[in-house]
Amino acid sequence: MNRSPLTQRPAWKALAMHYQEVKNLHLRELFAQDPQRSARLTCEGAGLYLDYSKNRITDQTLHLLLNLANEADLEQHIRAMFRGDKINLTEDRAVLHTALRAPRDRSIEVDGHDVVPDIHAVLDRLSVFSDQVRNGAWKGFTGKSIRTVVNIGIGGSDLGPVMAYEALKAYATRELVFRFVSNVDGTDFAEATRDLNPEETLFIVSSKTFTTQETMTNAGTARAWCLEALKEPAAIARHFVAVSTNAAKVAEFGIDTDNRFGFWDWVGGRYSMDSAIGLATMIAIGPANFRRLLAGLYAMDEHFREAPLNQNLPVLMGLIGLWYTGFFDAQTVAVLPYDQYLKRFPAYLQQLVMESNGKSTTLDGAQVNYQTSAIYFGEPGSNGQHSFYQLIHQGTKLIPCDFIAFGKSLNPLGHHHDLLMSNVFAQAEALAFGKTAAEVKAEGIADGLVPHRTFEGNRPSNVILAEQLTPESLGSLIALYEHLVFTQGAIWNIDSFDQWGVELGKVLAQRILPELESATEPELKHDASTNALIRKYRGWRQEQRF
Ligand code: G6Q
Repeated sequence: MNRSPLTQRPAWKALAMHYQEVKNLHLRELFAQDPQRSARLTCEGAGLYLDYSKNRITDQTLHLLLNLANEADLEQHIRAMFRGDKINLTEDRAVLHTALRAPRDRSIEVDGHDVVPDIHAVLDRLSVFSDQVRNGAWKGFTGKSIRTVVNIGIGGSDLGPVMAYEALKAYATRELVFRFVSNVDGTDFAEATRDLNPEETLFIVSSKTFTTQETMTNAGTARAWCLEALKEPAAIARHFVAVSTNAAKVAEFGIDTDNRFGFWDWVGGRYSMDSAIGLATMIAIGPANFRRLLAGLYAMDEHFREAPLNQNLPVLMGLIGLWYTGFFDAQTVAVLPYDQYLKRFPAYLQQLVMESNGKSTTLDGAQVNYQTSAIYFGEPGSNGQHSFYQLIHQGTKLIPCDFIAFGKSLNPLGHHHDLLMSNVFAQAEALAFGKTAAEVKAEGIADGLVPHRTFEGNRPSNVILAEQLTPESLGSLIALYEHLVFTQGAIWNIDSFDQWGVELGKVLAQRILPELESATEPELKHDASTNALIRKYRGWRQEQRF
């Protein structure tokens, strides 16, 4: 694989020169000069339609970006991931979330072992269990059926399940209530359970490692909450199941190992929503719909693997994103789903993208001398329009946007959907083409207000459309971003699959906890600020009397 430093490669240097030539080109000119632009700069795959014509790119930009991908041996990287090579170098692991959605007749080997039958065996067990909970056959300790499912997990063991549950609510049973507890703040557990009946509640403890502080604390609190009502330790087996790779820790916690659903170390937390970590999703939408979700993910996997790079959605979006980060110094990307069901999608992407590519060390251990991951943020449209869009339209920063919308509403009410879609198209149009001072003046606006009412435009966006929000289209959308992240990580030459940056804070918290809780005044050896904060808290803690 190409290991010469990224910024010294011919395509990077050519892009740097090209940037100087095109940086002032306006989308107004690009569209005016080329009537075919919109038809040419669109792409379809796995049920998604991408219009990327409103980006600050020319055919030459695309050509050079594709050269950059080739110089980084992107196709070879893609093959290595799908093959199960240990591409997560710092953890010496394969990266095989794509195997989770491979059909039964596929064969994918990790260390000489075909993992596809294992994956389908777990899926089959999950399906049986989900059906039992859904149809009331799974009884709580006192013989009542389950009415509420509470997923306890954090990070990758929470954000995926909660996003998918919200996204696919239209497909979910309304007979069951779903709650998600993640934060170690006791408020999260207290509020999620305050109106629940322990006899009718099922906890899913979702933790790959089964050692995560927040999850184990919440799981312990849940066990105590359950036992306080049901008294008998035997009740735990009817009210707790675990999703984990760590069978020993699950048994130690007291969960019947028959009620453990496993997965594998080659599934990263933030890539695990379609593994057993998706149990809450499967109970909500049912096994058949869960398989439709897997089919959507698989369709995008196949597209990513097979489509030529210049017609490959994740590759195109990844390269265009890299163009803004690397050359326009854009710091962020706004993800703007025009669908209320996708309200947690930006939060999900925040982890997927930033935990994966928020790195500054290359795979060779060198410091990067270029920007890596953009900051992802967003809110569903049209809400965001009444909040932060002002800055995107008229602020001093360049914020590339991803608009996501669906042709057919799941809740067709009057002309709501036409209104929604008119807004998404209008926003992308306004950002790209703006409104000149001359246009503002022509409307008779007072001279003093003209600068305030002018829109510079030239603000780039992608528009991603699908016919309807379905399990399949959600799956395609998720895999689109997974592979966009992969594309960028491969070119930036970083490990997109580790997350060492979360470790230091965890270790320091472990040191601080006994200092907060000690009965005698501890000898504090932190910096002066941390020492003072600890003393301040200890003062309040003594007053509160636990
Ligand atoms: C994701 C991260 C992280 C992880 C959580 C929960 O890629 O690894 O967000 O998912 O820390 O970990 P457990 O599932 O082990 O509790």
